[in-house]
Amino acid sequence: MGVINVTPDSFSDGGLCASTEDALRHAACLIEQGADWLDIGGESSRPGSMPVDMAEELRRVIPVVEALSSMDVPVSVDTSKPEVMRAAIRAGAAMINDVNALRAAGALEAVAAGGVSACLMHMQGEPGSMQADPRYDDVVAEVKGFLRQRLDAALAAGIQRDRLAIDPGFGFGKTHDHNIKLLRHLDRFSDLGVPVLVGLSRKAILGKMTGRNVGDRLHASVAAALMAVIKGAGIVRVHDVKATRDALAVYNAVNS
Ligand code: 7PJ
Repeated sequence: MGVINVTPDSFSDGGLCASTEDALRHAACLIEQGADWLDIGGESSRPGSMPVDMAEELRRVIPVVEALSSMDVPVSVDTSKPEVMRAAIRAGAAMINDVNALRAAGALEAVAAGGVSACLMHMQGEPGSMQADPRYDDVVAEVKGFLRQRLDAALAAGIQRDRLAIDPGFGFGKTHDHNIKLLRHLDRFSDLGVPVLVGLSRKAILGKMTGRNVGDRLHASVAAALMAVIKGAGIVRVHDVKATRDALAVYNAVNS
């Protein structure tokens, strides 16, 4: 899954795709590199970020989704707002990728009525404050318990199981040690019975491991994506599609 941030303040690519035109150019590039999904986001959810208002998020995201809906590659939209979900689905989105796991009032209903897929991600707290003091007794068990509850809520709302994915939410209300434990034990999420999606690309956890700044985390990101796949991830959300594809080609050739 290739990432397209239509935001002026994304930590990882700092406004690379601030306009619709730039976003479409980047999308074509990621498709060429072999992306199976494109994830379009109009609200930065990086630690410390502030929410954007709905009109602005719609203005950023919807034209890109509309333009991409005629392409062969399905589009997911990274949003927590039911209103944006509905507009994205009307514009042709095939999946809603919600860092808030469809907890906003009306979010489950928006996805169920739209008949699209959803990724349910774990986050402790909210982006503005989530890294202040994240705490768990047992991070793997607690994140897994939360995702099991959200899966049950999604199924009860009428979203089909084969339309759901889960994500432990690396960096979302977790310390460095919490993130490492989650990756080490990622295989424990497989028995929830839906694909596991993982986003580690260019994240601070990799900066801490390597001492590299955000512009220099390609190799660490590829290693992290490969490791996630070895531990059962079915979808990896990445900025660097070509390099990740190559790593997975080597893995798949040997593992088949
Ligand atoms: C994630 C995401 C992630 C899912 C972001 C960034 C911050 N969606 N949206 N999983 N991260 N499902 O790209 O580093 O880890 S935004």
